[in-house]
Amino acid sequence: MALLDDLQLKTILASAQEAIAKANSLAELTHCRVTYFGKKGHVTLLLKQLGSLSPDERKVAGKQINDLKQELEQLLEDKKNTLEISLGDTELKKTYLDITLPGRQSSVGSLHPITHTKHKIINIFEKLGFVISEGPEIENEFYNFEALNIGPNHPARAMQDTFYFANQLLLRTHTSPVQIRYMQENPPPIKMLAPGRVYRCDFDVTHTPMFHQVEGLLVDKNCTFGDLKYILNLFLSHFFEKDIPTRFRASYFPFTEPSAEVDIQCVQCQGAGCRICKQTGWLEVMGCGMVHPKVLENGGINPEAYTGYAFGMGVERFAMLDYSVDDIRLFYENDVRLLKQFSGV
Ligand code: 2NM
Repeated sequence: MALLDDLQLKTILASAQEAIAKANSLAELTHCRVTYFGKKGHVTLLLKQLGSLSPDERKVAGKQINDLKQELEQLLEDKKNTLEISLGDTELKKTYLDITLPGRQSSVGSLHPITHTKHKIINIFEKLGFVISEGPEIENEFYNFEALNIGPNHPARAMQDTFYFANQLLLRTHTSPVQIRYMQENPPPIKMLAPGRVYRCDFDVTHTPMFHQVEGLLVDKNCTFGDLKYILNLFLSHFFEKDIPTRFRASYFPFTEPSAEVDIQCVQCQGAGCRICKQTGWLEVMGCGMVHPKVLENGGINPEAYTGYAFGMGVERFAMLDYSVDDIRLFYENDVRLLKQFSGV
């Protein structure tokens, strides 16, 4: 075999440079290495041919092949380093965590203003020793009307007020049925509170078909209207967080005798007269009275031995006054802006 010609070496070098430059992964680079240094690689084959040369020729050709070999090794090594660095970069980018980024804001829920107001009312009466009792929202005519001395022809029974089901059942129009059930199950003395949802067919600025009531009942020996006035004055001054003037106006309820409606001095104008109190200086906030003897009897209590007082209030009314909201429907639109506005209270 003749001496290696320059052209052959240059061709191998050029094609190797191109292939190594093009290699885009470590696998492709390994493929290049095999092409030149593998068993049948171009450089390997050249080395094999050395044996057939004369000692002088071998000396020259050997140096040329060795130079080529070193140059290719260097190219492969450099490319390997470049590929490894960029691979490391992509791996790093995948798992990189920027601990200086601000955390994701998580929003926390809050109590609905009506729930909050209901809790505020309940808390005051619980401190005064009243026990909470709840009952069904679907009632029958006996518990919702008859037991409460509301006769068959009483206007409160009219279809436009009460939601009736087909089978003598109805949605309770007040929480008083809970008091009847409680009297039937618990002997006096009784000191209880019935909070809950009630339903009436009514819908405008101050009425929603579902609203919340809190009613109280106390039954004991020698219980008087004076005791009733005392406890309600105490409650109202605690709820509005000041000594609030009140007045008890004679009224009528079928289930109490005597009956009264309770007014507080207007919380908006302190009695001067404004839009909220319709220039009267007073706001009606509750109803109350001495439990009618027939109602005690229906609860299984002897009216000769015991007397009782009862009272009732609408939670929405108290919430409207407490938060200065003038349209009850705002509480039931589920507008997050309103809920957020009262989330801190
Ligand atoms: C009111 C006003 C007056 C009341 C009466 C009773 C019961 F069942 F014990 F007789 N519960 N609630 C009552 C009395 C409710 O709400 C305006």
